[in-house]
This record gives sequence, structure tokens and C-alpha cells, in this order.
Amino acid sequence: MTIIDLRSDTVTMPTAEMRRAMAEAELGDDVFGEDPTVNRLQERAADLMGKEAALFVPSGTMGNLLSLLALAGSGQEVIAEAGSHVFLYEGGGAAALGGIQIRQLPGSAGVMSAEQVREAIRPADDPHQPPTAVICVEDTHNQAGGVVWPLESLRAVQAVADEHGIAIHMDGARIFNAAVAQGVSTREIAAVADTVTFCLSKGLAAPVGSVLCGSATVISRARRWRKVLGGGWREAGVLAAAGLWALDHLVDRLAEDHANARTLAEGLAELPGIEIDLGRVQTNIVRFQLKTTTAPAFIEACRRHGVLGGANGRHGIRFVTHLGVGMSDVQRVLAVCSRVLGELG
Ligand code: TLP
Repeated sequence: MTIIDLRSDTVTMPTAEMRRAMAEAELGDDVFGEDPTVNRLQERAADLMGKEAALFVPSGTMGNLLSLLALAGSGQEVIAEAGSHVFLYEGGGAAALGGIQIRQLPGSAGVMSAEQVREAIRPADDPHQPPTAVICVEDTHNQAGGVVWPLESLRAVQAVADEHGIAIHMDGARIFNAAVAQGVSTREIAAVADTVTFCLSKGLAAPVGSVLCGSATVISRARRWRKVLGGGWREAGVLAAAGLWALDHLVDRLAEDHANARTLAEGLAELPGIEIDLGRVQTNIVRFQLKTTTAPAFIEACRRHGVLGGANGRHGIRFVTHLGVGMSDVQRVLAVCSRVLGELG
């Protein structure tokens, strides 16, 4: 039985051509700044995000952490949406390593309003309060279901940040999904932020790697922190080559993942026992609630039929479409879900 793995787009495997590009990459020592392939990736990334500089890092988690360490200091506060990855799933890194506190604002489908952000900003001169240093936005928003931040909402938050001289960090792990879904450039989205992290190892199928982009000053601080964290790597061009290949070949096809997610979501909406907000299915993530059974029971039953997904809480499920999932797989997943819901009653 072939397995359909919808646990995440992180499960994507490098393609044969990507592996060839990796094998043929020109290499050097990146701690000395001498890996030509890493340098090419960083220049390309900076250009794609409209920033001065970029830093290739092992993971999205490290990219987000480095940005916060570079932009905020001990005893300062970062504003982030309550369901954001940086707050929920990054091990409390900013607090553990930077003494930085995260203030969570409950957004609407992951999107914080400018008014909410303005209300939450703390004055820099009140000794009682931790000064706000950074506003963190996540686009697309994972926990909300791959929801895209409307550009006008981003720009409204940017205006508030500018009024207060506060930096914006964008967790753009899936910024290419956001760009493809909106039909705009990543540059246009990233323009609202001082720093942006994007991932190469999710829908773009590279085996490892993310890139943090920002001003030359911030990136040089981040480079120092990367070394402190043990992330100073050597002939990393072998990995950067995968990222460069992905940027050339796999961005436009993300639209297929979005179409597959939509078909999957619409099919799921027809099944009794499933509650799904189709309005939130805007990219490659499909989240839904089970009304008649629990998430662990559902996931285990799907696994027995060769379909892997993720449980989120007692009744929540996440399916993620990606390069390894075609339309015929979507049809099989729907048949399995229907059968499993029948079996579990
Ligand atoms: N998300 C992963 C898991 O951590 C849940 C996934 O499967 O979706 N920002 C966002 C919005 C993310 O979704 C993720 C990874 C990260 C940051 C962290 O990236 P990595 O895994 O490279 O550290």
C-alpha cells in the first residue's frame, strides 16, 4: 500500500534534479563567507525579499530566533499572534536565550488588527513595563489554516510600527504560498517587514534550510548569533544548491498544492461528522474539526488505510498538500476519510 503523507509539507523529498544540483555545487567554507553557492542563495533571497542582506540558516526556527535576538534585548517584549509558530512551537527560544518576552494577541484567523497592535504597544519610558521591540507576523498563518494576511492588513500594522519606531519580523516560512495565492511578488509582501524568514524545506522540497533577510546591520548581528548557537556551518553550499534549484523550479507549482487542498477541503466538507471553514483554506493547509470522533482515533484509523495526517488538540486535524501529493491521492484520501468516519461512527 502506498502511503499518502499529509502530516506536513516538510516531508517533501528532494527531486532527482535537485540532488544533481547539490552534487555539482561549488563549495567553500561558509564561516569564512567563502561558499559561493551559499553566497548566491543569500543574494538571491535578499533580492526576492527586497532586503539588503540575507543569512542561510538550518531551520525556520533558527531564522525566527536570530531575528528576535538581533532586534530585541533582554527584558523587552515581542508582540505576536496567540496562535503563532514563534510563540507556540519554537521551544520558548526567545525567552530561553534572549530574555525576551512574547505578548500574545488573539487575532482573527491569525491576522492581528492595527488597532489591537497599537493598543498593545508599551511605552519605551515607563520603568514598570517591558518596552515593545518587535511585532511578529506570520504569513501564511499555519495554526489558522494556511491563511494569507491581506496586504492591506499588513500595511496597516506596518503604519503602526512606523509610528512607534518598532521593527516588524515576518515569519514567512510559507511566504511563497502567500505570494502565489495572492498573485503578488514576495517582495511586495516582505516590504512591510524589517526582517523575513522563509523556508526552503517545506513546500519547496529542499532537504534543509531557511533564509533570514534584512538590513546588512541586522544580518551581521544575526550571523554572530548563528555562530553562538552552533549554526556556523562550513561547506553548506551543498544544501544551498537545493534551495537555489527549488527557487528556480518549484515556486509556481505551489498553485497545484493550493488547488489540491481546495479539492480536499471541499470533499471533506461534504462528509458527515466534519466541520470545516472553507474560507480559511487559501493555500496548502487544510484544518478541520471532527464532530463524532476524536483526532487520535481518526488519525490512527487513517494510518491503517495508508493516509498520514496530524492531530491538533482533541478534535482538530491538519492535512497539508505538497509536491508528493497528486489529485488522485486527494481522491483516495477522501475515500479513506469517508470510510474511517463510517467505521468510527
Ligand atoms: N512548522 C512545522 C512544524 O513545526 C509544525 C509544520 O509542519 O508546519 N514558522 C512556521 C509558520 C512553521 O510552520 C514552521 C514549521 C516554522 C516556522 C519552523 O520551521 P522549522 O521546522 O524549519 O524550524
